[in-house]
Order: sequence, then C-alpha cells, then structure tokens
Amino acid sequence: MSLFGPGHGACPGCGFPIAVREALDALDGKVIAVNATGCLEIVSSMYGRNTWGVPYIHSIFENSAAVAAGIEVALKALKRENEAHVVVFAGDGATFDIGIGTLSGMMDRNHNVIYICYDNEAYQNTGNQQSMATPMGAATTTTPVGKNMPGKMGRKKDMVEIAVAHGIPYAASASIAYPKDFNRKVKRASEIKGSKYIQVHCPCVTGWGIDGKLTVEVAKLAVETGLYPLVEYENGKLVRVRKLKKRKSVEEYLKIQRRFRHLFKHPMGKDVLEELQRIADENARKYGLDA
Ligand SMILES: Cc1ncc(C[n+]2csc(CCOP(=O)(O)OP(=O)(O)O)c2C)c(N)n1
Ligand SMILES: [Mg+2]
Repeated sequence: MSLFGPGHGACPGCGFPIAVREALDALDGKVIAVNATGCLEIVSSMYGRNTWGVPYIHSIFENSAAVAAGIEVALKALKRENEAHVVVFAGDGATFDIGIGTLSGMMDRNHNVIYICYDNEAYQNTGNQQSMATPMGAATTTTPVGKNMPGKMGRKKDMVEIAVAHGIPYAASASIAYPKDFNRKVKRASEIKGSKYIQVHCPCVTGWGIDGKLTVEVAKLAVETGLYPLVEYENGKLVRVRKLKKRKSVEEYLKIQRRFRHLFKHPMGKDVLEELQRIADENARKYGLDA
C-alpha cells in the first residue's frame, strides 16, 4: 500500500500526490518527512487526520531545510543515521522565495538531506500568488492581466542551477509526467551522502486553469517543449538530460492553460510568446535537448 494517502484532500487531478507517493516508494518508506507550510501540508495533515505513513513533521513556511538539518544532526548524535532518510517536501514558494535562506545554509553545510521541491509555480494554497518559480506571462492574483501588463513580467528563477552553485553532490529536475525517472532520481539521491536537491514539476488544476484529467499531459508538454528540461547533476557536472525527439512549440503547452490564455489576444502577448519560445530554445541549446 502507498505510504501517502488515501484520505488526503488534494483536488482531483492535483500533481503533487504522484510525486510524494513515488518518493516514499523509492525510499521504501525509510523516511522522516519534513513538510513546509503549503498545499501539501494543508491537504495531508488536517487536525486529527494525517495521511502520511512515515514519521512526519510540519515546519513553518520558511524553515523546513533548517528543521531537516537539525533532525539529521540529531540522528547522527544518536548513532541512528542509517535508520531513515531525512526528506523535505516543500513548495516552490517555500523553496525559491521564503525558505531560500535556510535552504542555502543547509546546502552550504552539506547536510545529509534530500530536499524535494514540488513546483506548482505559485503560492497555490493561498490562491495563486506569483512566486519566483512562476513562469513569464502567467496570470496570478499578484500578476493580473491588464492593459499594460500581460501577466508576470519576469522569468522563472533557475533554482536547480542555484542549488548546483552551492557545490552540493546532487541536483536534478523531474516531472510527475515521468514518474519512473523521478523515482530513479530519488533513489540515486538516497545513495549519495550530503545535500540533494530535486525539483519536481507538479501542475495545479485550479491555479493553472487546466482540466483535472489532463494533469499528466500538461506536465509532459512542459518537458516536450523544452520549457521544463529534465536534467541531472552530480558533483557539479551535468550527467544526464532527457532528450527530445521532436521538440514541440511552447504554444502547444500554453494554449491549454487558463493562466496563459490572454497571451493569445493581449497586445503584448505576442512578445511574451516569442520570449517564452526563446527561453525554450535557450534551454535546448544549453542542455543539448534535441535528440
Ligand atoms: C511567513 C508566512 N508567510 C505567509 C504564509 C501564508 N502561506 C501559507 S502557505 C502559502 C503558500 C505556499 O506556497 P508554496 O510554497 O508554493 O506551496 P503551495 O501552496 O503552492 O503548494 C502562504 C503564502 C505563512 N504561512 N507564513
Ligand atoms: Mg507552489
């Protein structure tokens, strides 16, 4: 039986339960889970009802990496470090923005922790506010569409590269559309001592405005367009990339999501669409995505 749920309250079609189940399976349940405040925590640890089959602690929004580091050190002091992997599950807001200080400290000290960022590209629990993981052009409640504003103006921050720049031994991006690949990456991370950062792309049905039955399809298109490249680094070296036989145009991915639909009619939309295609092309060149 899965060690996550049933009984959680995530929306039908939510992406992150797939990631959590897969991660717990990959580690055979030998996990102490630290969960930052966010949607995952809200839907899985309601008062009197917890859907985790492993030891679980809810940290605050900004300190999951510090809590995990503390648990790791405590396990070492007790000589019980071989009994469980310390794994953080934190959203993109908790990771890219508000918790980046504690995450940076954890990676700088190279604590033996697997940090999994489930990236649904905004503060979804509080109703879709932009984070630094929100892609350019996306409409959120803090990047609304108006006459002079075609959604978010800046581009998504490259958090995987920031993790790599800390000199940690393992960093990767993944997607719920490729669960076997994600599973393998979590397993690989568990074999390596030190800090591991894995960022997994998880569509949000309500925030992105997608049909719940298309979650996996949407996540797949993000990868197939080159907007969400699947990459893997060991000791600062790019060791593996998911190649694309025939890269799709970014429009195929964008047009099925409500958060981007204004781009196809807004006067500034064309420029944003071109910029998003340029970002995908840049990823393809940088990582050699085209097979
Ligand atoms: C210090 C602090 N600021 C704001 C909040 C309110 N808050 C709770 S969850 C959340 C959004 C979390 O976003 P993310 O980390 O991306 O996770 P998601 O909800 O998208 O899964 C916010 C803003 C809080 N709990 N603590
Ligand atoms: Mg989020």
